[in-house]
Amino acid sequence: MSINKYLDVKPEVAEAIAAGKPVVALESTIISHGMPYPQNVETALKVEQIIRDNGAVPATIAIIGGRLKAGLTSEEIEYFGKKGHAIAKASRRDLAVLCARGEDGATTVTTTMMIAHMAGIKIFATGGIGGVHRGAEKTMDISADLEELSQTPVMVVCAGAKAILDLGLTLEYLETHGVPVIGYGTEKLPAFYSRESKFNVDYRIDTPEDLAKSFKAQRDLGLTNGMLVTNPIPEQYAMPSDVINKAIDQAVAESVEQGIHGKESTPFLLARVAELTGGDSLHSNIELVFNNARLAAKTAVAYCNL
Ligand code: PSU
Ligand code: MN
Repeated sequence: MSINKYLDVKPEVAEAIAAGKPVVALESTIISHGMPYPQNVETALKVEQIIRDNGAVPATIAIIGGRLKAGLTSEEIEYFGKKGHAIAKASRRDLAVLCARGEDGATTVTTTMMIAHMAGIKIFATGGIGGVHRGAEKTMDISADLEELSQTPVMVVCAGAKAILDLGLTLEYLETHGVPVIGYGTEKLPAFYSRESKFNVDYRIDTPEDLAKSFKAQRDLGLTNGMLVTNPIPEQYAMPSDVINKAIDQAVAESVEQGIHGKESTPFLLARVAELTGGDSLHSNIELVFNNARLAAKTAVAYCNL
């Protein structure tokens, strides 16, 4: 199946989509730039298994040799994990040149949403999204993820946003652009490593069935924007806020001192926070991705049953 000359949908994924069966998209920047090898590959493979165990078909998304891939093999996931930062981090602005040149690209939330939508996949699970960076009033560093959420009809299930971002400004931006921010079982916006922040979400929804109904209504209304579901990290894996905040403040200060900017900014901050907190933050990060994969799969199943 190919509606786009650059798109390759893995046969298992194409069959599921054609049969109206649940499919969940997954991103590849989290593999290449979000976690170290080999934990990145182990996590990506386990996430796919969790999606299967919860009744959906996983479709990890990436760009390989200039082809937009909806669904990777285990070997391709291993390839992305091993190459790590040597793979280009691909946002919306990178797609055309990477496809024309036949190069590889790791898809961010932005490009994963785009390719999922091209393939006909509606629900996508990840860890954290990009947002408005701290200091954005001067740097204008606002992730393309927010723009994509405003224009691509895919549900993104995440654990909120890391406090490397300005969470208040991120919510303001999403509000302006018409993106509903849903808290799964919570009124407070989760902050990735922490179950909550001081900010409120737009709506609290408590079951996968109700998430599916709201997303269905968005589609039936003909709205073309996405929906952001924020799912708090399970209690036992949350990090003490003083530990994580100290590491984040230090990482942000170092990025300013070193003049880190553009696409390097988020990978720099993620890697620095992971180093400063040792293995703890990586462990939390992995567990929250598993938790999001479960919720996304259950929601995809519920959506297909509507
Ligand atoms: N935040 C995380 N983990 C991640 C990312 C963000 O907690 O892995 C990745 C995602 O791929 C996201 C991208 O789409 O970083 C955002 O990058 P930027 O801020 O450059 O838009
Ligand atoms: Mn940026």
